[in-house]
Amino acid sequence: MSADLDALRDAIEAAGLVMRGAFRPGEGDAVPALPDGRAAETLVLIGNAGSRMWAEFECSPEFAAGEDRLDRWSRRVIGQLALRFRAAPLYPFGGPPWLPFLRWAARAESLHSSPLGLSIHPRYGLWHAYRGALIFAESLEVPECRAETSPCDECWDQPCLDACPVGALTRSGYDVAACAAHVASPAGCSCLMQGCLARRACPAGREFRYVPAQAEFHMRAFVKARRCERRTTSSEPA
Ligand code: B12
Repeated sequence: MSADLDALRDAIEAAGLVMRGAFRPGEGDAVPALPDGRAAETLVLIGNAGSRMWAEFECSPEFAAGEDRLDRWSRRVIGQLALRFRAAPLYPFGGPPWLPFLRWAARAESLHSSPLGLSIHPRYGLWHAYRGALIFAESLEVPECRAETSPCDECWDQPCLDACPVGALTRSGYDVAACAAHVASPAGCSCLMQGCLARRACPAGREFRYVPAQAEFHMRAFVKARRCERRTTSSEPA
């Protein structure tokens, strides 16, 4: 099938994912070439927002067993979309080095950096992540990326900045070791079972907050990645 962005959007949604914008890569975007050596003319980002993806993933064969289950699910689902729409898939995991997904995300959608460092979306708040991208040799008609203000601009209290019990997430940066040690300790039970307290304190996009099973899955993947000290090749923490 040749690429038609509306048909692609529908197919992405049928898989439980969301089309997270598209753009025409330029020289500074560090988008790799297609497997046949041609330059990518269009990049479409694919991610999750809220827990729609979780419902699909929980019913999948990958969910049942093995390592890096969500990454394997993403490879299968996005790989099938790539075949169907004659594109090449790219993934945020499998590094280092990692492909600059956050830079691409800021090109494709109106995203802003939150005081926590995570990217915030006007609608989904902090409850979103990326599972892959498709690159095309064709120059597709990409939707215009409309600039929207950051939800943080009108958030006077900024409760996210006071919510981490060990002060791991502040304006001055992210103390990954302190965060991981807390989440792995008995005192970190709430973060482990329901998701990061700082992320949960954010009033934006509350209706997209991850269901507890999904939050626990990501937090356990995060703790495991830190314990293995492999600065994870997987993107399951997200
Ligand atoms: C490695 C990595 C991590 C590592 C290392 C971070 C570090 N500072 O050392 C660890 C495992 C700690 C991590 C954790 C999380 N991560 Co992370 N991470 C990545 C990954 C795979 C690569 C980033 C990288 O090194 N890029 C290359 C360098 C050169 O670019 P950079 O812009 O300087 O990268 C820095 C930031 O990305 C930052 N970073 C990465 N994750 C996080 C999370 C937080 C809270 C902050 C403040 C910074 C941060 O660390 C990088 C190195 O300094 C990206 C995916 C990608 N391909 O970009 C996801 C990614 C950035 N992470 C993401 C997320 C959501 C998380 C978590 C919040 C997930 C969770 N459990 O809920 C957790 C944080 C734990 C918590 N308190 O909730 C999302 C961000 C989406 C968004 N809304 O902005 C991404 C894009 C993955 C995805 N699939 O969407 N992550």
